[in-house]
Amino acid sequence: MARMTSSEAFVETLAAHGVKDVFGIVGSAYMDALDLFPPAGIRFIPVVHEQGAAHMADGYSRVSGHHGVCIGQNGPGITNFVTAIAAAYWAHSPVVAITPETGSTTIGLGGFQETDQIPMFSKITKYQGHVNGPGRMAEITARCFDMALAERGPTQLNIPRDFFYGEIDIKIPPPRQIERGAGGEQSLDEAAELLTQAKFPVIISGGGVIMAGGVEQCIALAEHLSAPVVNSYLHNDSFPASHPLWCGPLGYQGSKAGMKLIQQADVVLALGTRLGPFGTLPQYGIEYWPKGAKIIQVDFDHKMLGLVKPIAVGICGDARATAAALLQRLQGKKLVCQQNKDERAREIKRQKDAWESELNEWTEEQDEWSQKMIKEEPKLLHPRQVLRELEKAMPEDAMVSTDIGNICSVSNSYLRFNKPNSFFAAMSFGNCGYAFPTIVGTKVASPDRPAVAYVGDGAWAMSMGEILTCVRERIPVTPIVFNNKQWGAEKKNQVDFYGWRFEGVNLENPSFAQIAIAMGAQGVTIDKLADVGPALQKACEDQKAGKTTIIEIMVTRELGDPFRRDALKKPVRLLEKYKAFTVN
Ligand SMILES: Cc1ncc(C[n+]2csc(CCOP(=O)(O)OP(=O)(O)O)c2C)c(N)n1
Ligand SMILES: [Mg+2]
Repeated sequence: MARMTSSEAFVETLAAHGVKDVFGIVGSAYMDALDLFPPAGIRFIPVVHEQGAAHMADGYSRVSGHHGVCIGQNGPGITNFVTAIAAAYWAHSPVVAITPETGSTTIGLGGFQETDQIPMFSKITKYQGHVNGPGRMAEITARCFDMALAERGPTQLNIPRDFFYGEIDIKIPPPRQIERGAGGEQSLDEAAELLTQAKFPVIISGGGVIMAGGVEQCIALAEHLSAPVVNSYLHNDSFPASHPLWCGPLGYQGSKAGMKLIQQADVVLALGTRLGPFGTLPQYGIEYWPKGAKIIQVDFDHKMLGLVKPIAVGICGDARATAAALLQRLQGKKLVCQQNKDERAREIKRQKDAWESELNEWTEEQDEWSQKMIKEEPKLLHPRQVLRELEKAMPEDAMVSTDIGNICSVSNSYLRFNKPNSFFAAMSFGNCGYAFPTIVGTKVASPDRPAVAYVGDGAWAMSMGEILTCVRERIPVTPIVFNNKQWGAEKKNQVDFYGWRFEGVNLENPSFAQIAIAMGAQGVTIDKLADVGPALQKACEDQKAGKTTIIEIMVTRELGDPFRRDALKKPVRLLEKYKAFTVN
């Protein structure tokens, strides 16, 4: 036990949990604790907008597997966190959002910067800790840190601002270590039996494989079964793309090779994935989900087992431990799939080669709208060609984040990784404005790796303020802005479903490169295909000198497949005045 102030207890608990960096905007609510950050060994990274701080904490936590931490002023500083915390929730990121609150003695009186900060985070956090007196500051702070890692998701640490003051006698709680296991013996035995009898097993490697540090175990299991491996949607870094068994990602704008292979599966091992509904929707007109196959699902959260897809066996286990336990059970057994091993290897190669040549030839979109746009502005670049050039020029150990938009989505076909913790897409929450601040956070956690964000022009305008953070704090990253002068992903719906009636989707843009320069960064505008790769390489090189470069790429208004063909309907109008607003 030691006597200390509650601010001291707070920073000591952060330090005990290994916190080195905190993102936020300064505020009087927690200034007494902020004052102690430097002597506690904590860097405070001031940002432009609190949403950016929470996204940065998300990126930081995703790349490092450690907590990402953000803090802000009670009231408006905290409401600014909401969107980013929701995104972190669906990315399963261990973010701790510290939310100083209005003073406990005046709650409910409608004073300055007061709002009830608990309900707004109730559905987007795994745990909410509310400090209800200075004496419990360290205990509840520590619990929020433990819960974020244990539950894999954001937690909220809500602290009435007056509780930063006061003297207490306490012991700082150390981080809780929990060991995860492979799952129940019976479910492991059943799964091993299904895999032993499988003729065409396919593995889905999900985000849980990355989070568990289980890529090696997944590779070993795949090699033992000589099974093709597909990445779950937006987890392209969950299996090395250079491996012969890698078949690419499922889901929107994913790999046709992966889809055509999983279609043939009789047993699917879904390793570390919740099998989210959006990630297995039909694509390119292919209904690839193998409805007749037996599904083995492995997730450490039992609530995910069988939630979305019917399963034959559910294993509540850690993806790394489960993969190892399954391999152990299969070793020395006679596997049915050994008989057609060569045939399956040929089929994997055939599908992969076919998809690569299709991608090589697919330089522009062929639909009527896209062709019209290409003819109108023939000098502009085709997004697919640009994405291929970026893929070729991407440094081997790059970290890449992607935003929500048509071009960012198409990039799913072209982003390949050999190392886990390299890909940071805006996951199921799908908010525009995710990619740039998130990559800034990854760079703080991994300063030696090149950091690249793919962002559409609409989403860029939402998030570009954080250029100032990069410049002020010397956090060098490379955003690539696809300037197609439109909110393209939404426009695609108006193209396909609303008879080319465009409402709210066209953008008039300034020069984003010039804006970046005015903000103290470097900016280049690219309008020739040959310049794309060299620009990316130079920008990544310049990161070593602490420089942020915005690469603005001038692309056509052509558009790839839409996000939500499944969820839109042709318009029906019954009232006379709206009769013209249909499509034939
Ligand atoms: C915060 C937020 N607002 C609105 C949307 C709806 N939305 C999804 S994609 C998109 C268009 C993105 O446009 P842009 O960033 O320019 O990329 P493009 O589609 O043109 O490649 C919009 C508005 C969203 N996902 N998130
Ligand atoms: Mg756009």
